[in-house]
Amino acid sequence: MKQDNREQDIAVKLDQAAFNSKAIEQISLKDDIDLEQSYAIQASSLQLRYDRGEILTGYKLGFTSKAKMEQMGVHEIIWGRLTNKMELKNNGVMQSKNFIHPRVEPEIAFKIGKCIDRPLAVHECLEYLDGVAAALEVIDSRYENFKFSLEDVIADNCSSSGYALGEWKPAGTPVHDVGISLYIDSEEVQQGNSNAILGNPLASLAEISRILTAQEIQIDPGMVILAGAATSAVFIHPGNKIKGSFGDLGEINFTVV
Ligand code: OOG
Ligand code: MG
Repeated sequence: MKQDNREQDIAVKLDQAAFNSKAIEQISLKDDIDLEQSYAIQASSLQLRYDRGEILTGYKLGFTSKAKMEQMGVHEIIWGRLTNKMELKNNGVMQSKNFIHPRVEPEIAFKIGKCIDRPLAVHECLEYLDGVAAALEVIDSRYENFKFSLEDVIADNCSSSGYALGEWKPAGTPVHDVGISLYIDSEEVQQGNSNAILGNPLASLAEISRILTAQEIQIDPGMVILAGAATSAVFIHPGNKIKGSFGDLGEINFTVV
């Protein structure tokens, strides 16, 4: 069908933009896509990655904090997919040639211990967890000037492009009220608190369980969930040394080359 072809064409365009680290024009400037279509494009675009051997490692939420909503002008919670190619090593390097205009943002990560196949209440989340960790997400919109509509960013897998995890801590380690600082070259560029994420990052896990299970997508043991950034994101450049400091959850570092 014509409609399906159009979605597939957009999915290919976005996949190529990510693969070649080359920005494209916002879809919504020329094409009218609704929310359902934008998630369908995201799924098709990710299928192209799986076809090249990438493996789904989990899911991320976006716009779960006021700071992020205001920075990007999008006020709805969105979700995207993470793959093994996006993993960055703690204390490792990030190759800037694989990115267009990357930004970094501090997050909280969850490791799933038990299959989630129904919507969870916040108080139930803990029993489904295997661990919690500090995280830094690298986002890299495939759109020129990092500008997008809600539908654009969803189709673009919510700008997902990299994530670094700190050491996994026991599931019961508190993730609420964690003071967070983000440093670039030893200068503190963002300061925040994990409660900026929906009041408590565990609420993000409850939210994604609700969203995904409504679509009959289950979250498998071992998968990683990124709760969404606690602060605005900051552009990063070759030579930068990035550090996230998350109180008792520890630190994460990487260098951009
Ligand atoms: C979209 C991704 C948002 C978050 O943590 O809020 C996101 C973007 O800002 O490019 O990852
Ligand atoms: Mg994020």
